[in-house]
Amino acid sequence: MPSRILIIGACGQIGSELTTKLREINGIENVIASDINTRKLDLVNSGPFEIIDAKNFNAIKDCCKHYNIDTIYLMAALLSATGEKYPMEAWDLNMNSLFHVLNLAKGGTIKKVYWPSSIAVFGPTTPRELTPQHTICEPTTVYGITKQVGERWCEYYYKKYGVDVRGLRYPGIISHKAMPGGGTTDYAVEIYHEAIKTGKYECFLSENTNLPMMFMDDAIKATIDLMDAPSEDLTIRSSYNLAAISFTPKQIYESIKAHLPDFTMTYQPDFRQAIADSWPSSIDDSVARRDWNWQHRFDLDAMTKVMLKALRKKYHNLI
Ligand code: AKB
Repeated sequence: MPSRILIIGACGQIGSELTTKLREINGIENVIASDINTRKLDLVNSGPFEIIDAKNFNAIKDCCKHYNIDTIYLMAALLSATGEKYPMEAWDLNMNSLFHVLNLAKGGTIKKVYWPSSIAVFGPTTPRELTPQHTICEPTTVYGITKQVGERWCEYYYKKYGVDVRGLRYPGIISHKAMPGGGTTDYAVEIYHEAIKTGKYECFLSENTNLPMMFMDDAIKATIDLMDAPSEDLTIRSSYNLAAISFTPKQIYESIKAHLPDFTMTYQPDFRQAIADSWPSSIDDSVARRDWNWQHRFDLDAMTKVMLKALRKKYHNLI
């Protein structure tokens, strides 16, 4: 029997591509997409879809019962920049949605849970270069606090109740299908869109801010590889460090400029600079590579080629 999967927050940047991939693998009818609204109509119309507020326990529970769900991917969250504007909302959504899913899974019918963490669990006291799996985590953003606390609860539910919960500390994710919303790493997506649309971009981070990043295809592959890994191989139940590439705004600008020589970039750092400065510049993900054979495929230039090609088609209908 294939898994019956519920994706909560399926219309977001990662949720929407994860839904498409999981439907390819498991069959459309076995992957139920849900979100608080129907903002991505292609997704709503391409398979089973339910409107679910991730803060509503009964809505999640009823949906799981109705569709015989055995696996949940909880992708709904307020990210770092939005979280600083709405701290209590970020705490409410990020924590309560996790409790709802963990408590449902504790009941026994949900066999596996995926919950994304982030490099935001780290803070200014964390070693910045090749940040290890086990290290100081003193986040200074509300988002980072919710992810750090969430990691502790995931491990607690695994140890205390045997909930098979798995997670990844995502770096900034770059993609061309759905826009990210409210993150500090969003500049690395916006820059490609603006390069194609207007030929110029004003960056909200300074030119030498080095952050861990990853192309969406690698992030989806990591998520699915982790969920497919045999339970007994996993040594981390809080969340695995995950890495692919690190680059600065200047380096991504140069990678784009190699294809678009007239592209220009200016810098106007805002409140997100302080968030970026509190995060690592590179991540040691050797535990993920050892436990479930994680390997990334895309470097900066390979990603730039795919991004520019896809966005040329999207905005100018050019192949
Ligand atoms: C953000 O910038 O808030 C997110 C993240 C790194 O988790 N993209």
